[in-house]
Amino acid sequence: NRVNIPFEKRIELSTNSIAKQLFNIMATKKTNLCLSVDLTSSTKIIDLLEKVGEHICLVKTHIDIIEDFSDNFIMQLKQLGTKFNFLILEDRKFADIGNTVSLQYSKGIYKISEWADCVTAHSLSGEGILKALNTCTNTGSKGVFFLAEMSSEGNLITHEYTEATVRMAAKYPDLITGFVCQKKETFSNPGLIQLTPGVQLDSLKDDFGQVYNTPEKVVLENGADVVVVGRGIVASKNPEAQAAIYKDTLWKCYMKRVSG
Ligand code: 5FU
Repeated sequence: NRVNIPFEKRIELSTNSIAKQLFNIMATKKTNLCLSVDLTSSTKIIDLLEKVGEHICLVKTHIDIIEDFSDNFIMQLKQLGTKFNFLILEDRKFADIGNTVSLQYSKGIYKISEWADCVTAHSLSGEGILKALNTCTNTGSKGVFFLAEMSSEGNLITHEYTEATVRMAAKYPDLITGFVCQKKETFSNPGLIQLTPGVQLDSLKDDFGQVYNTPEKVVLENGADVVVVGRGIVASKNPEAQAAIYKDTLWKCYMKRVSG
């Protein structure tokens, strides 16, 4: 069962270079925490990452919410990634036809393909989306977290949709880093990474349908490898202390999972 195999053993089972890097970072830094930096100021993001960079394996951005975006911000972000050894996931949730996605991925103001180690994409529009992301050339190593399930209540993803998404991903072993999903049964390939959002220690939900689970539930019961925490850290009074708490709690759960 993939959830009982330690990250360092899963490195060699991966066929995507970003998945290999991420497993490696998690094993060396002993953290499976992904911070979702959902802030609209680039200086606030950089300040926050200076404080919490040591605790995270991955930073997840929504680049289109930043009000003072600049190429300099990307440079600083990449520098912090190198300094603290974390990767960057742009949570763009591409969902259009392949041709449009390839433009959204590589062009415009953000030129996501030039700096994001990996991106998220929906399977809704069909395989062309993966073909397009795979073909795009102005990038080094890259990866895709494919959306197989969502955390929000009332989302329209069915069991059949999830299964078809996993089957679609299997055709692109070089490209797929893993799945954004909620359950361990969703996929079995130990070379792929389960990225699970919807975790907070002090809250059960927000006002717009987000549903939160505990670290124990998502890691031990539901099979999360990398856990996304946003407001639980970002909106707290002391993000640095909170990041350390989430990191320790999540890592303990992971250790318990692979040892038991
Ligand atoms: F695919 C998904 C999903 O199913 N649920 C999510 O919450 C993505 N997310 C993202 O994770 C969402 O866009 C936020 O950026 C983040 C969760 O933030 P929170 O503050 O921890 O709720």
